[in-house]
Amino acid sequence: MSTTSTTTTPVSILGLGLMGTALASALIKAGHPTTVWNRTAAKTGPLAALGATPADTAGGAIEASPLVIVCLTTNDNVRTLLAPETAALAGRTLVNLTNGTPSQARELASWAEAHGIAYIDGGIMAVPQMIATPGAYILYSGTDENAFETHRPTLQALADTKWVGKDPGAAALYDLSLLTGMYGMVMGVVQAYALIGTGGVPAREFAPLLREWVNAMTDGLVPGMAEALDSGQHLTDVSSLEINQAALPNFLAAYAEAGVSDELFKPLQGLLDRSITAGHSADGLSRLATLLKQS
Ligand code: FVH
Repeated sequence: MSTTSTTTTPVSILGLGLMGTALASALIKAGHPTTVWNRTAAKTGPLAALGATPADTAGGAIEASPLVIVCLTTNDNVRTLLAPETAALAGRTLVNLTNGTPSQARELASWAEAHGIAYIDGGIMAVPQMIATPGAYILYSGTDENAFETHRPTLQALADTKWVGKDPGAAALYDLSLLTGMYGMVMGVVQAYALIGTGGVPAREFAPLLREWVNAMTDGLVPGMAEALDSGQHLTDVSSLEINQAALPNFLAAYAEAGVSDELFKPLQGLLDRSITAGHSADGLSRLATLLKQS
């Protein structure tokens, strides 16, 4: 199938949840002939009003465009949906923006290759409201870099594009690692609001302090920890594991006194204890990343 790199490449979107709808809207606004399909057909209505062409079947949507984007809840859903559509997909480029693991992405890539489908896996670093706005980006990887380059101008309409390599699992690995950082931070913020709330402090009043503190900490910590990990120099003059191990019981005791669950933070105790037992008391928190690796 011939493809074009003009800015009006036809695109089909399978899956019109919150994210799929945002992706389709961005493509329509960028002038791409956009075909849409969703299991629950009613979700095509608002996009049809914007100019999209609804398809009755997933196969019909696939046949409408050289570039097919799928964004469903899980990769199990993707496999089930696309297994009967290999003939329609052959010769086209399939971009899978469904959240999943590196091994799921590699497995889908092998399946696609066996059927003559150019497969690109992607990880969306944005919420739906951020699509097609500055700051949003999507990670991509796959064995067929040419297919990605062919469609890069079109994909750029969704968000900035970041190619992370020919291993189909790379985009998922970057995606899950970045989301891990986010969830860790979010859980810290959740615990902080739960604790301060027990003192009758309104969350709105506390928010500016928390924001400033978290920003200041991550600004220095993220590059500083990278330096320590890549150099193997974990000794610190910032905050030792010994002092963190000594302080953690105060946090856990304060949660108990305030009637706040310690389920998010309790697991830190075991990890800090292990770091001291292993002789790393003078090291910084970067050492913990090495202790988390199990192979
Ligand atoms: N929303 C977000 O902030 C995040 C941002 C980062 C990327 N994620 C991932 O994007 C995938 C889709 O997420 P979503 O927010 O669009 O999710 P929903 O609004 O719940 O829509 C789910 C769509 O999947 C369709 N679907 C589910 N199961 C099946 C199936 N067995 N066969 C066909 N389609 C299926 C569902 O269809 P329907 O329920 O409307 O009929 C929706 O179109 C996801 O991987 C996030 O992790 C979003």
